[in-house]
Amino acid sequence: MLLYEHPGSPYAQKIKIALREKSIPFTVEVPDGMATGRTDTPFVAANPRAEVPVLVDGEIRIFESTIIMEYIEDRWPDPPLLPRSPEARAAARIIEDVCDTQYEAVNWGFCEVLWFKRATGQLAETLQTEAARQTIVLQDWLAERLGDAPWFGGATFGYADAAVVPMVHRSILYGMGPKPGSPLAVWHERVRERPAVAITLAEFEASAARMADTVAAFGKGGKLREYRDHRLEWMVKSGGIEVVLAGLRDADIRFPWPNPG
Ligand SMILES: N[C@@H](CCC(=O)N[C@@H](CS)C(=O)NCC(=O)O)C(=O)O
Repeated sequence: MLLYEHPGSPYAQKIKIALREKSIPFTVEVPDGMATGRTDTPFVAANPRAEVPVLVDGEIRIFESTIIMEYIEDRWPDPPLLPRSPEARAAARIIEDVCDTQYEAVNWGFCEVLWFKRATGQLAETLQTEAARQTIVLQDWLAERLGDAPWFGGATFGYADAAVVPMVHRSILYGMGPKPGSPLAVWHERVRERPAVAITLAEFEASAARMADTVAAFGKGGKLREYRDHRLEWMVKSGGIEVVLAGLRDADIRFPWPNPG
């Protein structure tokens, strides 16, 4: 089984945590020509959206991390990552959805400023302040869902924990982590001890340490940053419409497939 991924992708991290928790062997590949707009690759044949992760299981190709998570749970039910009761399953899926949409967009927006220098001066400050403010709102929401339980899945680690790890871990890297000693911070300490999480976060950190090279490759490689759905919305609502306009003017951003003619 092959996973097209990027170690920096929180969506790919979620999948790798799930596969490793279930002890499913897989190989990884960072797709050739990622973010270049190339369409003649096996990766784009598998996912016209040209986004990681994509799971290749024999003849089957699955994209969208939530759909991949569901496939993994259906195909390898033991140990289960989704709880049994319908209400607990719905609760886990809600947490995953909020992490994949609103929370991820905040981390992405912060990174657009910090690393990709899409804004400078006052605008950079506004966007980073907004990211920090919205992170607190999202972490409070998560802390409420966690309550006194050890895991977002309740008594056992599960689906929701796998979805939250990449988000909170990245916030910490950006200096926007939960207050030390708070239930969310304690959960993070607990979850990162799990082997499936530890190895996935080690891969992420190795990739984060090469961030300067990644940014340089964008600069000269004709690569385009994807401004899609929640990410685009985040930039606009947080005050960064100029960033989007500059990206259009300089032709160094892309919108999701299908491409306009
Ligand atoms: N909704 C998708 C989002 C996947 C996504 O946006 N992946 C990013 C990496 S974090 C990507 O591959 N972007 C392609 C690009 O930037 O060209 C999912 O859950 O799988």
